[in-house]
Amino acid sequence: MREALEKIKQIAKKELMDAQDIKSLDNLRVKYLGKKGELTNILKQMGKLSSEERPVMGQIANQVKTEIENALDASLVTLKEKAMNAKLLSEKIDVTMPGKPSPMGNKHPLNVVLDEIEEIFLGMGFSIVDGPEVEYDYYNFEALNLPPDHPARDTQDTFYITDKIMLRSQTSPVQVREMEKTTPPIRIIAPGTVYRSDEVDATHSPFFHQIEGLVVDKNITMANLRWTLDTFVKKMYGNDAQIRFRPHHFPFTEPSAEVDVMCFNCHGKGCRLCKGEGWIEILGAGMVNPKVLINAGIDPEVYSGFAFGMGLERIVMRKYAVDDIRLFYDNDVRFLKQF
Ligand code: 2NM
Repeated sequence: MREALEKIKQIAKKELMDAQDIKSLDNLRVKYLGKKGELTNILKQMGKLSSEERPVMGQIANQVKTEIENALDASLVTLKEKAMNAKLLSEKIDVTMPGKPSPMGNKHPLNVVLDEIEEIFLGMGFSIVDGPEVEYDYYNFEALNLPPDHPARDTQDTFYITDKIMLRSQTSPVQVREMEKTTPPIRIIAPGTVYRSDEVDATHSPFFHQIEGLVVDKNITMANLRWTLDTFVKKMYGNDAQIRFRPHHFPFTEPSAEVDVMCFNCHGKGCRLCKGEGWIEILGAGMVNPKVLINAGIDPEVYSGFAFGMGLERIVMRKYAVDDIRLFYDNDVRFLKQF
C-alpha cells in the first residue's frame, strides 16, 4: 500500500505539472481526489490493515492527499495566470492608433440661407416668431381679408382638414396672431413651412418654406419698407444690389408691390439666369391693409405697418443655380455636400 500511495503521488504530481488548462486540472482533481478517485479507493482498503499499520498508513495517505492538493492549487494559480496573460495579449488595443473617421453631415442649403436671412433681420431689430402649421382658415384667410369666395381659397389649392381647419398656405397667420397678442411696435419675421395642393414638378412642391416680415408702429410708411428691403438685399447679395418695386395686388396689403432685385449675374443687361429681364422677382410686399389691422385689434388711425413675404426655395435655387426644387427634399448627401 505504501508503494501504491507513493506511485499515485508521483504520477499525480507529474500529470498536474503537465496540465495545460483549467479544465484538465479539474478532471485530475476528480481522478485523484474524487469520490471514486484513486486515492479514495486506496483509503477504502485501510480497513483491511492491522491496527498497528493503520495509523502509519493513514498518516502517509493524508500526507499524499495534502501534497496532491497543494500541487493542484499551485498548478491552478499558474494556469490562471497563463490564461490571463493570453487574454490580455489577445485583447490588446493600441490606443495610439488613429480612429475611424465618422461621416460628417451637412447643414441643409435651405437652412444655410435661412440662417443668413434671420441674422440680417435680427441685426435690424426684428424678432423671429413661429406659429401652428395646422391653422384655422380664419387666421390663414379671413383675417387677412380673403373673403370666402376669394380664388386663393379654392379647396383645390388648399389642404383642408375640416371645413374650418387647414394646413397653412402662408405664414401670415403667424403675423395676425402676433398682432392680436401684442401692441405695437411690432417688428417680426415668421419663417416656416407652408402647404399648397400643387402638382409636383421642377418648380412646385406641396410644401415649401416662406419667410414673412411685419412691422407695425406709428408713422410707418412705404419709405420704411423700401429702406428695410434695400438693406436686406444689400446684406444678402452685396452692396451693389438694387431693388425695384412693381405695382401688384394682394388682399392683405394696400398698396402692394412685387419686388425685383437687379440680376447679380448680368447687372440688368439680361441673361439666361434672369430670362433676359435684367431683374429677378424675389418677394411680395406692401402696406398692411387697414382691414387686416382692424381684424387683429389694431387701430389703423393710430398705427400703420408694412409686410413682405418671400419663398425660401426660390431664393436658394437662384443663389446656388439649383434647377429642381425636389432636390431639397430628397436628402441625397451627394447634393447636400455641395453647400
Ligand atoms: C406677402 C406679400 C405681401 C404679408 C402680409 C401680412 C400681414 F399679416 F401682415 F397681413 N403678412 N405677410 C404679406 C404681404 C405677404 O407674401 C408674398
